[in-house]
Amino acid sequence: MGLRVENNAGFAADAYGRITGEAAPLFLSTGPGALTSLAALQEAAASAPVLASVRRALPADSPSFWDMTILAYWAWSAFDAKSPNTMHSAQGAGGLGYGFPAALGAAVADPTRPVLAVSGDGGALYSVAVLATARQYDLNVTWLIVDDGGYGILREYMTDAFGQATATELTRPDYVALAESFGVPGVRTTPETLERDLSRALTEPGPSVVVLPAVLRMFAPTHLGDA
Ligand SMILES: Cc1ncc(C[n+]2csc(CCOP(=O)(O)OP(=O)(O)O)c2C)c(N)n1
Ligand SMILES: [Mg+2]
Repeated sequence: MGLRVENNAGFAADAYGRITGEAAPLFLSTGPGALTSLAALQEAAASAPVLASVRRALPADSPSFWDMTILAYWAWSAFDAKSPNTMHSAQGAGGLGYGFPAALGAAVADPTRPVLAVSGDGGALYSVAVLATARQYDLNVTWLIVDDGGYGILREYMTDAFGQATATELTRPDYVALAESFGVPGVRTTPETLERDLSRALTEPGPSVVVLPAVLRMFAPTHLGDA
């Protein structure tokens, strides 16, 4: 297959468009270091429908806060923010645990719109205590946790580079049960039911947690230069 996709953000945007049939805000560009396998494209692109479900579930004027997790890396390249100043992430400093507390701040600042935070299972452990704050002040914030069993991005990069990963698998709580222990409703979802469950959680007033057990894949890195 003579497909040629550059190893950069255009790849994510193109994959998103191919899988979802919806235009992503970035478009395919050609260049060196291209990914030439359609199979590789399709495998990585399995993350695109998940991102599309999040977009459809989130009202266009609602703020979203993205922690350091694979779905967020897709979002950086392919999420249509729709309204100015609604998409926030830890890109740059890259501190794990930023997403959920930051979303609480937005929910305090403007209680009229539901707020979304997106974390991985690893990053979620950095800010679980804030569930108490969300409950205590009845904040209108929904926390989507993508649970892939550990530090997924590190697992993927190590496996790609060395053929195996080390210290990436995590002992972690049942995040639905954890949320409920704080009095925050929690639901376990699937890629197929994500849009419905997330939409419901965002519509219900007060805090909620949606847990998506899924192993998402990263698209190729952008910063390594030509091979
Ligand atoms: C405070 C802090 N500690 C460590 C890191 C390094 N780090 C970046 S991403 C990552 C893995 C995060 O795992 P998870 O939240 O489960 O997301 P996933 O990669 O599995 O999607 C780690 C440990 C960091 N960015 N910030
Ligand atoms: Mg993870």
